[in-house]
Amino acid sequence: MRLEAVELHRLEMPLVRPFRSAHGERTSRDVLVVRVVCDEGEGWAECVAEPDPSYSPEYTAGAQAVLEDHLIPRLFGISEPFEASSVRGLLSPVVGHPMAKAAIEVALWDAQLRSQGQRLADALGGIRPLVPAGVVVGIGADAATMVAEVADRVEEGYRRVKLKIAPGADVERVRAVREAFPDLALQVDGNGAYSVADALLLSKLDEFELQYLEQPLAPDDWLASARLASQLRTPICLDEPLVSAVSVGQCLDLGACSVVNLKVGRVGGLQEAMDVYRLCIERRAGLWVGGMLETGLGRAVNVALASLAGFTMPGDLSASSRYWHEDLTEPFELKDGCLAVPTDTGLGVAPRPDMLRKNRRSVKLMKREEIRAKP
Ligand code: NPG
Repeated sequence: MRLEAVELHRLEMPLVRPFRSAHGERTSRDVLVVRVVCDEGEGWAECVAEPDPSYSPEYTAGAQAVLEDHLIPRLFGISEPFEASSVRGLLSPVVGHPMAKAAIEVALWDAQLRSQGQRLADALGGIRPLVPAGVVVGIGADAATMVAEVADRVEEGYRRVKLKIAPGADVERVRAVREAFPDLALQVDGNGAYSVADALLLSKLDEFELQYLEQPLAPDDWLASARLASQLRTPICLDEPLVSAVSVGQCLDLGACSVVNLKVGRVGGLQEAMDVYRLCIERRAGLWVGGMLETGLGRAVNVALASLAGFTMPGDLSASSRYWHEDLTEPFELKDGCLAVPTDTGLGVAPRPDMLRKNRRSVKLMKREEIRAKP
């Protein structure tokens, strides 16, 4: 495959309702959509970077800049045809920027697989036609509000719920939800808002039979996470620090976590995600697919990945209606607590032209012949 042109679409997509976590409140998403045009056909992907660098150092405008100035020129400069599987290596001279790298890599996978008539789920080795859905409930005003929101989600058909927590909005809220829903698969996410001094407080979560406590401590304090894990019965899951197969391996070795949240954008693409996947199976780690408020384009990748046998827990995989009045693609719908893996080739979905037009803030076209290749 040869990369001939890339279109970068910036969209502003309003969320159905505000979403609050320890990272702040979001009312819309600034979505960067990548369209690649190759000699063999076109492909699409979404960059999951946030508008501000609150989850990681990456942010949407920065991701667009590194794509325009470094990643795309580098791929334009490759004179031999290349496969999507070699994109990780081709982009490795650029340090960091995993979400930007993942966006262009996934778009190239989409182009390649469509031209080969293969579905992403099949290319990855997926086996499930349906994947169990999961939904995230943001921090509500009080326990009653959170119980009411969980009730709404359960009513919609979700069987797994993750609650966002933060200091002052934790044990009593989880208790209220657990009392109202004794059999629900329940997880909680601290988004790095706690410290080791909170070990006693966090150990109070042990009585609620949670599948895991996600990212209670600061992302870079792996040793503190290992210390905390040894004091709790609830398994610790990590998110933000797991940026590569190497970091996942080391966190598992240290006992900093026993459960892994795998996000394709955070680890820099599908090639690295599959390395993490294989490692987690080898180490018998708990494993699930994380979400970043994706449109249908990113959701399709997450659902295809979750169709692999080694994912042991439901992920942040909810129906399009959880976040969007109208999704960018054909919507993902909840059926018996599951989402269907797309049946079409490539990602199996593409942006609706009317939705691109309606939500677009800007579009930039880059053509191979007009861009000076990076050495
Ligand atoms: O269902 O897609 C979803 C949302 C899951 O809460 C979720 N994601 O901390 O993992 C997170 C959080 C997030 C959202 C992080 C957006 C970064 C950006």
